[in-house]
Amino acid sequence: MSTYIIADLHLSEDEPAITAGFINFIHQQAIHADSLYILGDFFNYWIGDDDQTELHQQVADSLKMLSERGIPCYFIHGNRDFLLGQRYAKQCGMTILPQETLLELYGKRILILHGDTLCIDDQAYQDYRKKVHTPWIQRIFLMLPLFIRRRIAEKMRKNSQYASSMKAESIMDVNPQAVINALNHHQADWMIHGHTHRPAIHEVTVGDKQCFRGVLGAWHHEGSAFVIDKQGIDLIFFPFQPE
Ligand code: OKV
Ligand code: MN
Repeated sequence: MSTYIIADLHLSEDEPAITAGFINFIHQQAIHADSLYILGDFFNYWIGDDDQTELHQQVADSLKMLSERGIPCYFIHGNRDFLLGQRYAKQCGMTILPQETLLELYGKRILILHGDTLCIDDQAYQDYRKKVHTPWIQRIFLMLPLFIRRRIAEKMRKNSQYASSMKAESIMDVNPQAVINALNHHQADWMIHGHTHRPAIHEVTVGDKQCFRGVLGAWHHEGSAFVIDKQGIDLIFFPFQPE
């Protein structure tokens, strides 16, 4: 009996090996789990649930199979797939959770989140985030025809690649005080997030309490997950194709 947590697969048509790795992960690992949590940037981009593609259908089918077998699947938005909505979530049989969610598993209080909200030193990103999370801006974007949304999104991704190449590494990491504040606010023992692509388990002192921050790896050349069971919390890596 175990809970699996993944993030940052960045699924796209351009990276079929990652999609194959995800499908293998579902059939070989998640199928034996109690539940699956996906902490955002599951897709590399998302411009509306009406953008139906082969990839989206294939991924929805494999997640739906899990929930139909009694393995609930939960999703937290990332900075790339924040527009993923109820319609697609329903197709996957998954439940969308608030951007910060406290789990109580095997006696531990575990805060799960994507991680971009902890990167408060990147002011340009936080300004951008505030805009694209504004409900009326999202509503107008979603009313545009798909081909216009595609063109806008492509342009935004190109600009962003350039902008992030100009930023210092430290700016794109989490702010240590933001981590402490979040752990303290939820009185959590653990925090698990993705986003930074720096997989690790860090110790964090909150007041006089020892807490932990688990960071998931991005799925570039291998899979990464946290596995939580009564024994503890493990960060694992695995190949896309089983040996
Ligand atoms: C996702 C990121 C592109 C970072 C646009 C309103 C607006 C939503 C959108 C368009 C882009 C998501 C939805 C994408 C993440 C980028 C570039 C940088 C740093 C609007 C609401 F403003 F046009 F009205 N978008 N897409 N970036 O291509 O998936 O996270 S995206
Ligand atoms: Mn991210």
